Amino acid sequence: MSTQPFIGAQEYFPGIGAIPYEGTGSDNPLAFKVYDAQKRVGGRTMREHLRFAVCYWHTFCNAGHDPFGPGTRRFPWEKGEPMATAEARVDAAFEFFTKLGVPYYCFHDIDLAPDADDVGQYEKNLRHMAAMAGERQRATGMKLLWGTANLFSHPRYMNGAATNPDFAVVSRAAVQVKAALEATVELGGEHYVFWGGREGYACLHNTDMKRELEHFARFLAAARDYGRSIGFEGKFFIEPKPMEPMKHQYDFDSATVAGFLHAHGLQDDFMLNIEANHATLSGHTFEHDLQVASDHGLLGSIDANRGNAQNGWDTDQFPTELYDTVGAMLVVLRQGGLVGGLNFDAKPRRESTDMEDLFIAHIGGMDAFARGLEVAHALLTASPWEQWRRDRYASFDTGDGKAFAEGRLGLADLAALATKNGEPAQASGKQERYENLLNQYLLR
Ligand code: XLS
Ligand code: CA
Ligand code: CA
Repeated sequence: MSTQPFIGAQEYFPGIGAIPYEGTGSDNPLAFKVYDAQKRVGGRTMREHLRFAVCYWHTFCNAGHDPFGPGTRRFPWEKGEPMATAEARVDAAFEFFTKLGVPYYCFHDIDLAPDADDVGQYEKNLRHMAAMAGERQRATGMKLLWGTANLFSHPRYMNGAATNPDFAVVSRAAVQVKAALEATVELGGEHYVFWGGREGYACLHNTDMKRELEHFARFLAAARDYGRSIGFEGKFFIEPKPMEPMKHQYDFDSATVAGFLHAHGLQDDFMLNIEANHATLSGHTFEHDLQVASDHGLLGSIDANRGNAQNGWDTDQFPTELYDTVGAMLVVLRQGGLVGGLNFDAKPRRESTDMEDLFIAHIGGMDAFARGLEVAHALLTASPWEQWRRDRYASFDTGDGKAFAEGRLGLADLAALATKNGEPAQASGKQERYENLLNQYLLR
């Protein structure tokens, strides 16, 4: 691995070196307070548990535009011409990854390379930029967590991509998925994501939902088959989101996607990538959607961000809420880790315009998850938390309760037992006891 502080001809983040771990006593905004890559928690290092990834789209392409105004951040890699910008951006990105000290990154086809309506030009652009990214991966040791195709920005996808009512658009979407899969394989990408941004509807009057969902499953199966044929061995992840940009999106939440995957026989190749802010948009907590995915054996990866408690939209803020990160890591640790990782699908606020804010935002997210990891690990291994949960269900461990759980008692048997046993004794749920225990460990 190179020791040079930057990759190309220019340093894009001058004055910022490798981000050190300095501990909670440090006031240095450009240092980790909790995330200490080599620190062991249980049997693994923090780096191995958390498998952090930086996303290409928000961090290097999103200058902070919103529906009311353009971007505010002046990226020094903007060269005024799309390919020159893409080439400068890849150097800036790898400089950023290296200085931050994350193992992974993620991209969409058209954040890495300029888009083009002409299929040949689009493919040429992506191949060129994937080759550049590959060189920089080899120079730095960085790895690709997942690749994906943007099937939602171009106007041709206004009525959906794989679920578009027009077959011409469905087949055009295949151009991008095929090329993005090829780029992912070329770059050794561990997984591949489908976020169905416009796979849904704006109006049910004009929509044959059943037909669209059948097409969606056909398209995903075709992508899987193509991926396997070119040597892709990772998981395909579906990323649920209930709405925005569409009124209704088919990958609504974990439960919906789990049902869809099973209904179409896709559950062996596909898992879920759960984004915190998407879970909250669907009316759940982040932890809820993680737990549902995990209970189905489908929790593969996480898009680490947070929403805003007062706003009902997808604000994609950096994760700093410790209750959220503890809750997430409880689910992750209980299932033995992630085949994917924690990708920061998050953007600094529009008002955060200094280049160092990109680092500060990621440092905060990494520290919040590192603390979540430590607290969740302690709760699971050194506190009575798991025993309390087990004790709550102890009546199913022996005797008649066990016979019921194993399917050996019918409804009449159950009713006869209740008649014999009389009114059940009251059993407190003890919610506050768990909440207090969590706080006690957070404060340690
Ligand atoms: C948008 C999604 C998107 C996916 C990848 O809301 O989060 O960024 O993660 O297409
Ligand atoms: Ca996401
Ligand atoms: Ca989001």
